[in-house]
Amino acid sequence: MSANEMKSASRDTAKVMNRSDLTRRLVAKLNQEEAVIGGIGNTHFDLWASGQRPQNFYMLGSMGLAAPIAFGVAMAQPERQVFALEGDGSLLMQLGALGTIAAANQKNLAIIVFDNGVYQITGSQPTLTSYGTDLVAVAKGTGLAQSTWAADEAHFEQLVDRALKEDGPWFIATRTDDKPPAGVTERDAAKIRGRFMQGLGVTK
Ligand SMILES: Cc1ncc(C[n+]2csc(CCOP(=O)(O)OP(=O)(O)O)c2C)c(N)n1
Repeated sequence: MSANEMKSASRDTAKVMNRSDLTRRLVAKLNQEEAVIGGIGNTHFDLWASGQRPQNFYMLGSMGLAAPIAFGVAMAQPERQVFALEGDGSLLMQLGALGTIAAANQKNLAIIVFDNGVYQITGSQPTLTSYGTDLVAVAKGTGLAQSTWAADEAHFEQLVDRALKEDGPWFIATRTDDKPPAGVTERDAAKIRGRFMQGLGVTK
């Protein structure tokens, strides 16, 4: 199916969903040791709470690095499907990464953004998406043709299924609510890195 045949939604019509629920729906579909890179804060808290797979990486401290890290993993291990999970505020801080991923045409990479319109974890200050920036339009503009809003949970699952089966790069944007995350990641950077490297099979 081409990008043109995808069911479509706009930021305005996309259902406001829950980040923790969507993260669990994604993780439930993984059975090939796919890598999942959770961005700073709530995004990786919900990834942690969805089950601590060794192929999960939890970014501590810096915004906007889920997609760049995921891109590096996808380049290093082209047989492995890689997902980046990022908040809207964090994604906006590192937009150049989208163009780089598009230029590389990284087929085994999918970026999922949770757009709640705010920097939730630092006090819910509004991000640019609250003022009209449409992240799918931005992603398309960088060259990521397979970019779409998830209309609802069922559509989100369809998009994940496609990302698992069909060549990317994919950009899946979701509208999400302001509910707190379902857990909090253990803040141990060395452990997170060591476990992830084992999960990717690069160390014992
Ligand atoms: C470069 C940088 N600037 C600011 C911060 C402080 N900070 C940490 S998380 C965060 C907000 C993240 O917002 P978003 O990615 O939209 O995720 P949400 O909190 O809404 O889940 C901010 C401002 C930081 N850690 N790094």
